[in-house]
Amino acid sequence: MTLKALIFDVDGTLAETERDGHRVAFNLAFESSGLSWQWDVDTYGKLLEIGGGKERLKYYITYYKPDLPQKEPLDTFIRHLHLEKSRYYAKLLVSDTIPLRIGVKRLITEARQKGIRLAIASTASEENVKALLDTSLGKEMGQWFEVIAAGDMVKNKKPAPDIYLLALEKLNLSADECLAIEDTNQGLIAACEAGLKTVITVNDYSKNQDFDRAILVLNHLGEPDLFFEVIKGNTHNKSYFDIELAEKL
Ligand code: XBP
Repeated sequence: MTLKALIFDVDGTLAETERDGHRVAFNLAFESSGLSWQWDVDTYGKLLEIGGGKERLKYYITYYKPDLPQKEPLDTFIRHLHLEKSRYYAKLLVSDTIPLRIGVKRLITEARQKGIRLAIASTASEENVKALLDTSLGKEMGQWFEVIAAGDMVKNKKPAPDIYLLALEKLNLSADECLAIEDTNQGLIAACEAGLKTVITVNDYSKNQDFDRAILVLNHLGEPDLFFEVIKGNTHNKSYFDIELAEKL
């Protein structure tokens, strides 16, 4: 089957947004809300097992702060706190743009030139995904992603396949016409369960996870002058990830 679309995860795959973006924004929101909570890099790594900012907050309060005084229903409190966090995240992206990971811009540009369609499948909220696309890629390139499947558009977040199934539905393509690009085991499970072949580019948070089901595992997508390291899979004599390699997978 011919490759027709690439479906990208966002956080950790397009850019290293988790440690330096979302985590920092959560901490700023805690501070401005009068909460003395601080998510350090290691704690945040553990909390990343819970996908979705609102879900992560709920898990943290339930298991780490069960005695938090409740002035309003927990879900309302979380919604407000998450809104505050999203405001900080958007501000942070503008003031201190988080760069795209190695090879991302090149691959997106090549896909666009060759008529390979582009889509997003992310657990993060739609507004936070768009904020990153606008600031890291710019408004024009951000529009190249014709499908954005994100956040609360589905009931069950990754590792459930729902967000990938939604992206496929919006693209009107079958799984064997697309390739997913992810950075975590949860994302890999979600994509595989939706029937997609998946390439992983690991990062510091995910590098020790189980990527058995991935077709290819790399340290990053690479560039013509900065080759990737292969952790698992057949790169067909390529030293950076391009559309030719994507088509061979
Ligand atoms: C992303 C997430 C999100 C972000 C926070 O996962 O888990 O929760 O950390 O974003 P993935 P929001 O990259 O696997 O899709 O606060 O917008 O939810």
